[in-house]
Amino acid sequence: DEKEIQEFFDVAVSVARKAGEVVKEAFYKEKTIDTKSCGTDLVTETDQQVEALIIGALKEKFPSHSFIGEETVSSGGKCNLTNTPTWIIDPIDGTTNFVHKWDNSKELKINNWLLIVILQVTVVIGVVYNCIKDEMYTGRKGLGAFCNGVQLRCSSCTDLSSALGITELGASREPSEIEVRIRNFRRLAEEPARVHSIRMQGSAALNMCSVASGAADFYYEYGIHVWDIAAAGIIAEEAGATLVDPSGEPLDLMARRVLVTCNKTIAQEVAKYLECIDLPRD
Ligand code: LIP
Repeated sequence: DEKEIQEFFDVAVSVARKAGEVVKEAFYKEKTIDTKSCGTDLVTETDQQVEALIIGALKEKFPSHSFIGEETVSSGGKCNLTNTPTWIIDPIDGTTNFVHKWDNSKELKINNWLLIVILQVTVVIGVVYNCIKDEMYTGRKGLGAFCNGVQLRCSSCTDLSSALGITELGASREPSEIEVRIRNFRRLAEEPARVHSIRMQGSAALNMCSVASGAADFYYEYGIHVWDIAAAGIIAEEAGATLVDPSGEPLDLMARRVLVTCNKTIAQEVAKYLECIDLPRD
C-alpha cells in the first residue's frame, strides 16, 4: 500500500546517501582492483563493501524482503525475481569510471549506484544517486521522476537525424560481439539514420537518467544486467521514456539488453538499425 511504499522510498533515499558517502570517500583513493567475468569486467573492494552496507541496512528494516545484488550474484548468489518485494542493488554502476577516477570536467565524475523495489513483478521505486555530483534521481510508479526535487521530462525529439544517442562498449571482448557493436554504431552514424552523435558515459544508470532528463534522446546497450537498468528504468519511464528490447519487442528485464528512448517514434526508428546480440539471461 501507499504508506508502505512511502517507507521503502524514504529508506532507499537515506541508505543511498549513506552509501554515497562511502563511495565518494573511496573515489579519490588508491583501489584494489579485481576482475569478474573477464579481464575488462572490473570490481573493487568498495563495490563489495558498499553492497554489504546497503543490503545490511535494508535487511534490518525489511527482514522479509528479497535481495539481488550485483556483487552477491557474481560471487555465486541467486538472481531470482519472484513476487516477494525485491531490492535490486548495484553498489557502483560505472566501476570502470570509479577505477579510473574518470574526470569529464573538474567536477563531473560519474558514479552511481542504485536501488529498486519490485512488488508483484512491477518496479515501484527507483533510486540512482550520483554521489560525486550529489544528484539524487528518483522515480515512483505513477508519481513521476525527479532529480534533486526537479521533475524530469524526456525530450520531444521525433527525428532520428537530430537525435543524440548513447551506447557503451561493454565488458565483453568476444570478437563477434564487438563486430555487431561496430556495425550498429556505423548504421546509426551513416545516412539515412545520421544521428547528431553517440556518447559513451560508462554507466547504464546514468545513461538512462540522461534520457529521462532530456539530455540524450536514446540509449541502447547489450550485455547489461538487471541491476544496471531496473532502478533507472522506472526513473526513465516516469519521465516519459519508452523502454523496449532493442529488437523493438517488449522489454524483458532479465534479457541483458535495453533500448530507452524519449518516445515511441525514436524507439521504432533506432530499432530498425540495430542488430541484436543474444546473451545468456540473468
Ligand atoms: C557497467 C554498466 C555499463 C556497462 C559496463 C558495466 P557496472 O556496470 O553500467 O553500462 O557498459 O560494462 O556493466 O559493472 O559498473 O556496475
